[in-house]
Amino acid sequence: MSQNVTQKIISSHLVEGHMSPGEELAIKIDQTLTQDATGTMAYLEFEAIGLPSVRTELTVSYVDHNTLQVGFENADDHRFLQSAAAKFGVYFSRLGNGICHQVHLERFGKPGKTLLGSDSHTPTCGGLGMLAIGAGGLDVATAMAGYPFYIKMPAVVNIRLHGRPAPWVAAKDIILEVLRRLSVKGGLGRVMEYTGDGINYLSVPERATITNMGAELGATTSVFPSDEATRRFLAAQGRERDFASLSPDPGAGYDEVVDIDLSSLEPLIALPHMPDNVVKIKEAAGRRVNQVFIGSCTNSSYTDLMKVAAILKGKMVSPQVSLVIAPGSRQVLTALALNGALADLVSAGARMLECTCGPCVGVGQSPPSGGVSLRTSNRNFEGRSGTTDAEIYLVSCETAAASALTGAITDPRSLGEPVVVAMPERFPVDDRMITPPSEPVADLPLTMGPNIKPLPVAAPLAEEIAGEVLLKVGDNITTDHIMPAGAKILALRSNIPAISMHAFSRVDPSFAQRALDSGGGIVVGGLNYGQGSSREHAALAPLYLGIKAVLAKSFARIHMQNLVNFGLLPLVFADQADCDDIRQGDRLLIGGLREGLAADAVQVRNTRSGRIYPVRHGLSRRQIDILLAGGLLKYVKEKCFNK
Ligand code: MIC
Ligand code: SF4
Repeated sequence: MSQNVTQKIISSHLVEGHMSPGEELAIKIDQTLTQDATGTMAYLEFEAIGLPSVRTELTVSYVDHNTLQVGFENADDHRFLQSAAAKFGVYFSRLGNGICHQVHLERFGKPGKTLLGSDSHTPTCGGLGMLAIGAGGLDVATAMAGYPFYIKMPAVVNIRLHGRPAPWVAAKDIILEVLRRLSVKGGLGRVMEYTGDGINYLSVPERATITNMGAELGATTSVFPSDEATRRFLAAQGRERDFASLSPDPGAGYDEVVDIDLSSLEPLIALPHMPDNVVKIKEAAGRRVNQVFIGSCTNSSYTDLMKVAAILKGKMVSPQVSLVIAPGSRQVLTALALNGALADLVSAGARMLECTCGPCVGVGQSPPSGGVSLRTSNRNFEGRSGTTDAEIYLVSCETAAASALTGAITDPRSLGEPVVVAMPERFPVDDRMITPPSEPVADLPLTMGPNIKPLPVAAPLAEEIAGEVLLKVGDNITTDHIMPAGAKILALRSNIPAISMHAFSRVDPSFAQRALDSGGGIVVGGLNYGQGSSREHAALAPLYLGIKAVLAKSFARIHMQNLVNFGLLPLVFADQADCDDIRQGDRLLIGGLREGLAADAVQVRNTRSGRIYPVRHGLSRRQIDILLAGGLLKYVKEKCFNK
């Protein structure tokens, strides 16, 4: 039977289940990646599983998020990660080597393989034909242990790109157009598979910009075929041997089709505060800008920054603008240094940052009060930059560079002839900042600083849950709302008791204390609850604070699985109108859980109004068993390793 690329990779990795949309199946995971902000938990979890070393083809531990070292915490975490890599047989990409997704694309990604990463932008490697999926740290830890990854068979959406992109239209504009059409919920339960003659005009890093930001659609992942462009990219990385051709069979079917004519696209911009709030650049042009940030795992490749350098060469950034640039990897920075483009950036007034996530997640460079920041990153959620009332706009590198020069949002087409940058025949490859695994040494100690606290453990699911609605929130609540990031809070990622005190702090600063005082309770949310980051801290902190269940109109995939992994019950209103009946402060009773969960017919009683709300969960039998066992860690240990 004809298969599309997604079906090909899934079927060649299938270990359990059938490929019918919506049905749970399990796939073998070839590679995993972790980053430092989620990695400390993932390696503590792996240690708790009790295996001497990882059982994947390749596992890489990156240090790229928590790079400000204003106290001992982050440096201690980095040292812990290095010791865990040595102990468990893991590649270790040192601080300074680059952002996990950019480095993985350059040095490790392989067409046709599966990759699971404890970061929601892991789908970046879909740009070279991998099935690359983001997940919580515990899912990644169990994959490191050789346990397969379970997922509902996604619907496959064929995004057909037609024609040559119009002048000054960048890969970023293509994914912004997809977001404009489909919204931040449009990818839920779906894989976005790109085809069409338009893909011939896109290099692997450009394709990776598109698959990267598929995360903002809520998609399971996004994938391109592996073709001559993929071969060229891998050859330029000195990795042609890793190439494998992969394309949809003639006549392969898709569940949905979206057609985009690249020749009629225009440069686009996402307005505050959602990545799908997209309009044509000319509708926003002229607004004053205080800051421009060029970088992040979306737009920090060699070709991206070469275009910026070409636009800025011989010019000066507007006196009103602070331009900050963070190259995606040490390889990118080295290439810019070797060919002189770095001097063009610096002479134009750019503030060069190290090769890390930085401003993207509020680690430094927060804009001024009420400031406007134009960014090439992927998320413009309110407050994520570290300045609550700042306005973040998302654009391509070309638009960002043009606007840095004028001090106002500027249509790059006003610059005249588009800049063209060729991909080099050979990138300056140097892997000395990646420590390869040696033979794992079982009795090697894990180096833990005082900020690294033990993992909280969930209790097996009770037969009845009763509790107060401690918080009621609206639609599209992100994990940045649930467990904010930013330099100060990120430093507490290994210390659940401390970080938990910041849960929902931007929504309701009294939440954490109220939860502790009332011995826990229930959270009620709207549509797409928990979208965004993969951080399992958005489940771990509520667990620590005693939250037992979350009721919502719908959930984002990764967060829902994170709740299950840590024994918190996610329930979905059968009738969305029931959600509107609930007020913060109501007491809810959820009884008969064992039977109700088995039949997917749970009832919630509101003791104030006396009303009964039927709720569903849509969980598989395996997920129910995980809840009953008290979380994934206990479940996997009992089931697979008889511990
Ligand atoms: C993000 O972009 O929000 C992060 C920080 O990379 C997260 C991971 C984390 O919270 O550590 C993600 O996207 O998963
Ligand atoms: Fe880092 Fe930002 Fe990418 Fe997250 S989205 S991995 S914080 S660069």
